[in-house]
Amino acid sequence: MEEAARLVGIDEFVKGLAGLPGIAPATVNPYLAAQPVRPETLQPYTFFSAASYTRNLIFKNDLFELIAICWEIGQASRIHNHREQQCWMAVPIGKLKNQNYRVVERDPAKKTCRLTASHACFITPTQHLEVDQGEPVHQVLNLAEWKERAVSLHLYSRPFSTCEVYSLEKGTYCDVPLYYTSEYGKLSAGEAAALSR
Ligand code: CSS
Ligand code: FE2
Repeated sequence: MEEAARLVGIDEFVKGLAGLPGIAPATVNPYLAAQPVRPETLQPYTFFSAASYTRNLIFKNDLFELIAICWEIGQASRIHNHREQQCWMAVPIGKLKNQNYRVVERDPAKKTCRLTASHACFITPTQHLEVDQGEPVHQVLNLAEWKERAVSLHLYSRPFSTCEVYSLEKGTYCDVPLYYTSEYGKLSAGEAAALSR
């Protein structure tokens, strides 16, 4: 019989993750399914910005990082990769659409590429997602038609601080740095105060 899911606070969730015997599909997928995070415990990591989704560091060690991403209504990521790192997403608040892309052509000399949309799915409070390592280029969207904010948890192993961003329109790709809006509940240096809870 499957174990019933039990809502846990974010601190207990992090402790449990850090105690897993490795960060791998066999350990992380059952853990995420069995322990959804209690939404209100994410409050210290919740900052919304009208300019873009925000990235809020909850925990980081050599093996993995856990961040909360806050999505205003209608916000979306660019199409990007994860530097060949493992990535899981859970969505304790709201829901998100995940759209995968297949990189059909890539020319590293010219930095050009051609992408086609492939599998899409939804991530909800009861359905987490392991990013497909075989097709790791994706876009994440909080669709405007849902009319609600979303807060997602992203587990990356190992941590990475840049990614590749792909433009469908231009047929090009480039490296972009990734920043934290807040770290351990405190706004990062240089973050404008134009953020809301
Ligand atoms: N990978 C993106 C979020 S969408 S999965 C990021 O870390 O900013
Ligand atoms: Fe991503």
